[in-house]
Amino acid sequence: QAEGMAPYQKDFIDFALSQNVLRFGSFTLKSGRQSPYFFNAGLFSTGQALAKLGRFYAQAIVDAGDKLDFTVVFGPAYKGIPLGAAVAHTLYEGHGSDVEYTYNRKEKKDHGEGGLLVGADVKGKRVLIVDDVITAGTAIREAMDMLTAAGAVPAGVVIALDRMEKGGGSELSAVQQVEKEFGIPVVSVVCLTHIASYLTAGQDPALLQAITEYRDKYGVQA
Ligand code: OMP
Repeated sequence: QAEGMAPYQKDFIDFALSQNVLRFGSFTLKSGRQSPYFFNAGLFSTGQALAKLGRFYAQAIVDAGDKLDFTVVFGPAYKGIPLGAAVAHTLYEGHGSDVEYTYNRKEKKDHGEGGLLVGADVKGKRVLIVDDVITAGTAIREAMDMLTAAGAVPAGVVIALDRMEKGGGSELSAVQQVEKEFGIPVVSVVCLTHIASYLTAGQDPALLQAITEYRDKYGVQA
């Protein structure tokens, strides 16, 4: 048992590795950073994987307790769309909680239902953003802007992985910056500390060294 994590968090890392979603090597990130690991949520690509994923997110949400108070989930396009749908489904099926869900289209439509948001109306409602990964915080800020423009009340963020990296212009991580700036909680199924702890338990010194060097460059410690 790796140190400092709940059994479901270790299960989640096992699961991400088994689906090739979590991979080690050399990857260029959206922010331009060169990373020794990458988490590609697009590779959760079976009905079973989606069902399991929904349960992991729901577990993180339930564990957060009163911290997260929302009636709508919002999955930002594209990767957040199935995530938001899976979370809403699991909260109903597994926890008896029927929340609304919404997603956005990236292209503006000039006919039909119009608008950028599809699904539940978010105006005046407390909305939880469901996304895959936060690195420097760019994607999550775009999602926040969309919700604010639609008159929603952002109530929190849930992600699969917090990479615990600096957002820029501060010593805080991107997640900590979002929490501070918008006054909302950001909850993750796992963070880089959990992955590092998993690797320690798995005995791969070279890989752990590459991750430690990466953390020294871009990461925050806590
Ligand atoms: P930021 O916008 O810098 O926070 O990066 C987060 C986004 O980068 C995610 O929504 C993904 O699109 C992508 N990403 C991953 O999917 N997995 C990773 O491990 C790292 C990234 C990334 O490019 O930073």
